[in-house]
Amino acid sequence: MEKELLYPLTNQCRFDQKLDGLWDFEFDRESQGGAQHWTQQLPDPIKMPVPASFNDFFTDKDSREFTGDFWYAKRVFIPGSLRGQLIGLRFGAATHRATVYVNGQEIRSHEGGFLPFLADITSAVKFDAENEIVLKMNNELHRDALPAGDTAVLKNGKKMAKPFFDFYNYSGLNRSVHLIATPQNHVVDYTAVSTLQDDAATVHYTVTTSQAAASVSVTLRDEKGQVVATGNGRTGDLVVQHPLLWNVRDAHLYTLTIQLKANDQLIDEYSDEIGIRTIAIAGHQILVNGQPVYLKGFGRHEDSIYAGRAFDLNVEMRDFELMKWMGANSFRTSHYPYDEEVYRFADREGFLIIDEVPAVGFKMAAASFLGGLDQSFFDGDWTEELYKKHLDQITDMVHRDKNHPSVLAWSLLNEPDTSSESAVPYFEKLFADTKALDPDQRPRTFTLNEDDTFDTSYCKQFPDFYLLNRYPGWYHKWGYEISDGEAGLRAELDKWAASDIDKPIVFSEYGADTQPGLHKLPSVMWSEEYQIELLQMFNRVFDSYDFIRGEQPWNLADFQTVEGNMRVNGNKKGLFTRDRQPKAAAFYLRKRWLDIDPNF
Ligand code: GCB
Repeated sequence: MEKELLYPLTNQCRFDQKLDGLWDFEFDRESQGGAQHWTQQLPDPIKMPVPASFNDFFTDKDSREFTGDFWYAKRVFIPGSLRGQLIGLRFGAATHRATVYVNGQEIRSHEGGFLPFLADITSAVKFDAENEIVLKMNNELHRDALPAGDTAVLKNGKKMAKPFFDFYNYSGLNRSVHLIATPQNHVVDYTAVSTLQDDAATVHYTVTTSQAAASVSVTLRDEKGQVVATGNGRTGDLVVQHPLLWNVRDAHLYTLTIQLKANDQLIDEYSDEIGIRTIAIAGHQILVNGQPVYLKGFGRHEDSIYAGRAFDLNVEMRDFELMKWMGANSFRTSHYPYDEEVYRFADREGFLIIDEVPAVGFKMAAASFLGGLDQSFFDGDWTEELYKKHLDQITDMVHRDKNHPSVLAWSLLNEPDTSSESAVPYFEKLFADTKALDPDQRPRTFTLNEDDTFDTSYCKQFPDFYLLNRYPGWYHKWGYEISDGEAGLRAELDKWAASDIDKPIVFSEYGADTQPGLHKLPSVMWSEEYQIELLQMFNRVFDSYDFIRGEQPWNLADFQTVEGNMRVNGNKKGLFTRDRQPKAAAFYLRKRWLDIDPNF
């Protein structure tokens, strides 16, 4: 659990410098780095860009597939003007685990490759001098870690990642590294939750600080910079008359500025953009500001050529333009929390996010991408250790993302094995332990896989609304049998309809792998025509049930996966290619989405 996750910024009290660029990098094939003092200096490094996944730069397979320990290092000059402040290194994402050393001193370790962490390096820093930052990292997969998988040792002694999921195990410093300095007494965190009354809104805020001795004041400004409300103290209510609400695809943001003063002297300041809006689930509706919303959007991945899972503002910009062009209003951060810039984009563009923790692969049959293991996942002796990490990462995700108006809901797992009773205690505990985490009390959910149906899932009581991942027409009842796939889907939905469950269902995955440029009349699987027919089938079904409140086909774009006989160089279910050009289905779906009334 991280104490400090505020996004870094530079102002009169704070300092933030990105350490992106070329770092030293070395594989530790024999895991000897510790014993050989790599903590001080790497013996024979190559250069590696940051942020980036290391994998796809290499032309030899042993390097691309490398699984085990690897090291990064960089020399950084830290100016004396920062003396007296807390000095930190903030890693946006070190996939999957890292230990940080500065000038040979071990600072801290972190596990979880998709969330930030801060290393307080104050005690190790040399001011007005070069400082040697060294990171020991590891990208192995284990059943007691998120995302779940195995690490095999081949007969030749080399390790190999065996994910229980299909996306490629891209590894490295996938997001920016920041050198930051904050005052000793500083703003540690804040929350801002809105309620609406007639033509006014109240923003209930709380501020936590690192030390008690200081007074807190807050100012809320509109987009023109006009002050609309002020408050004093660590908690309070800011009343905004005639607020401009944050709405879906019509976002208005306010800037909240927190000031910390001692003896009338400013000692820290932190500003962030917030939105005024409410979210609720009422019956089978999803409500934003009391208005029903129908989700149109995608499951996505942070994935692009060369740099793998690295956050790339350029790719993100293109993805948002594509989603806007499609008429989308939402997406799921499948299958891990994304870079913080993504949420800032979504706040600004009025997109709703289903924010997902990397609890993926919690299903032995999912290892079927690699052969299949026939055991109920939650019967495993690894679940106690896994649970701790799972709760820890949900806590950090909620902590990091809670103030984004774009975040609609928390997805606590993707496709866990819930078709055996042994899942129930895990879920009971998870939903109880995460209930109070979010000050905004957003809905919590998880995706139900094909095997976890109305009839078979033991965990239907837990989510506030349902996410269904369904693949008739692709993984079963495919090709000419698709009409039976449709019948099966309707039979399941008829059971939901006849039950006393009154909660929204969002289809969070469905789709067909499609080779761009492959045309066939009549269609065959993998052709662009078949992808359209499959989407048409699902859309007919969606339009028949009023409790279906959203559609997010799999996937926005093609993405890299593990090798296997089910994939031709990646998952090709994208509506767009991996280089973000449309397949024919994108034009079909765009027309449908632009025709759907936004308040339907
Ligand atoms: C799923 C998974 C997703 C896969 C997808 C597929 O159910 O949630 O990660 O990529 O199926 O295409 O097989």
